Amino acid sequence: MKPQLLQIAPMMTHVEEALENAYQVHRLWQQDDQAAFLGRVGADIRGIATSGHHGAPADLLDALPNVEIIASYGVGYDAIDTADCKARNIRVTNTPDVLNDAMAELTVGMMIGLCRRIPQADAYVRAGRWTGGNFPLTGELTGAHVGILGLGRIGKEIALRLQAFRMRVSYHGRTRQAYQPYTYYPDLVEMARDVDWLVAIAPGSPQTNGIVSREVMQALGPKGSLVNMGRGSLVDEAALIELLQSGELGAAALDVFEDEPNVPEALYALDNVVLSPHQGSATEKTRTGMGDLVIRNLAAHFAGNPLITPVV
Ligand code: A2R
Repeated sequence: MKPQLLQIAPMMTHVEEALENAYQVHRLWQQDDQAAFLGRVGADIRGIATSGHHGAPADLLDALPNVEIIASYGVGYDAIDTADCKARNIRVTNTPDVLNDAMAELTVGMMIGLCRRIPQADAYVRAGRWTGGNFPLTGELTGAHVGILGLGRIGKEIALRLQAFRMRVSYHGRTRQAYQPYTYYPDLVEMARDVDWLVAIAPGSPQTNGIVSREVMQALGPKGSLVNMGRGSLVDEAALIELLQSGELGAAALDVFEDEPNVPEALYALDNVVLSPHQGSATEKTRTGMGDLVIRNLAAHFAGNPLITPVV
């Protein structure tokens, strides 16, 4: 008999097909009465396939007493209480590394888009305004100083690409990393004061909640730009909007938000922001690689083999 698997939200077709082949799949989002459904099949479920966004809330796990593994599609697992999973003897996997290139690529794209004003320039041409005069001059990345909050797997790929733009790279994290050619700042406010760009690519966690505080953004200042590619929870969003409106913070490029997919409308009105709907890893190639990792982690678990990318 195939193990029974609970799928929390839709996934790419190739992932759903592979899951269908290997498991008896129950699709939670398709159930009209989820509580009644979980009451019926909850005790039979041995695995969960979820996303970094949906996670696996404690009340769901309460209804699945025999679940053994949660395979999450995404590198960030802040929507899963890993300590609770450990206590319940549930393994957790994520999809690291396969998305580093796509994440770094969009980060650089957002930075260029923001400082060269690509969205505004595009709108300028489409509106037929070029014949009336040239588009205003813009800023430039080359030679500027960037501070990376979270020099991890993705942060290092971002740093490499920004070096190709001859940018000076610094970083902040809890610890100085040996053998990195970048300047380490133990204090985030100090780094924000010194840099032109602050790129946030740390995980969401109770410790990083609001780490890009009003004070950090004020230190970044009227000429500084914030780029958030990690999690909306990293940034004090209300303060961000106020500071962008008042000009105390220069500009922002945002791929992630506090309450996705709801974006504060105040941001729509601002000319000094570039917005993206959480697209960091959203390429065919990368999402395929992430889906493969979900499939392979589940397969390894049910075959009794070591997990490919375990979190706990
Ligand atoms: O603090 P360190 O030295 O362990 O550096 C990690 C940093 N980090 C933090 N920095 C400051 N304060 C904290 N409380 C804190 N916690 C973690 O974030 C490390 O350099 C970086 C995370 O790197 P990785 O674990 O390799 O994650 P990866 O694959 O780069 O992804 C980062 C995040 C995901 O969690 C998603 O939220 C997003 O990017 O897609």
